[in-house]
Amino acid sequence: MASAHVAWIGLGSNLESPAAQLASALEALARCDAIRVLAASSFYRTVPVGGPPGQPMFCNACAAVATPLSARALLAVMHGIERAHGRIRDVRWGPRTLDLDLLAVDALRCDEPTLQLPHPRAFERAFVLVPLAEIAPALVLAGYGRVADLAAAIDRQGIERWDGA
Ligand code: PH2
Ligand code: MG
Ligand code: MG
Repeated sequence: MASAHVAWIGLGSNLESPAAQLASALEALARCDAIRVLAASSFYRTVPVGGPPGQPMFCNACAAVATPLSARALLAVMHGIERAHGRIRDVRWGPRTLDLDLLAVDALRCDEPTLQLPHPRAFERAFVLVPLAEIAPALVLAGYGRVADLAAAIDRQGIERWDGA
């Protein structure tokens, strides 16, 4: 497979065995002919940011993939995997079985309604930066800075290693 691009993906779940959802999503990505999973971070238990009060804790992780797909084509594959994991889009930032967010693709910058790169909230989210710093400390989120620096400056309260439950 010719791998023209490297993309970084944020994974999140807070319904129906969140860690199993993330593990299954990583397997689904790896099964795609056009995607090679280069790295995956540890899993983290994270306090929900935003959304309805009282929703369950999240499991979050990040992955790096190599792919010849365009950002839009990769996003379409990711949405298909979300749907296959029972994702229902209703409440914004509400509970979900699986959320796959495209965080960055190469050093691409894009600001369109259906595709924003780097992800416009990645730089301020500990549940993204902490796992991302594990696998891509030197990555520069174009316009925001180096992941290791952003992660070092962020408040880590509400983030801990997933303990296997
Ligand atoms: N995703 C959101 C909103 N809030 N909070 C945590 N802890 N983890 C997430 O993945 C998350 C969130 C929107 O996608
Ligand atoms: Mg998200
Ligand atoms: Mg999403």
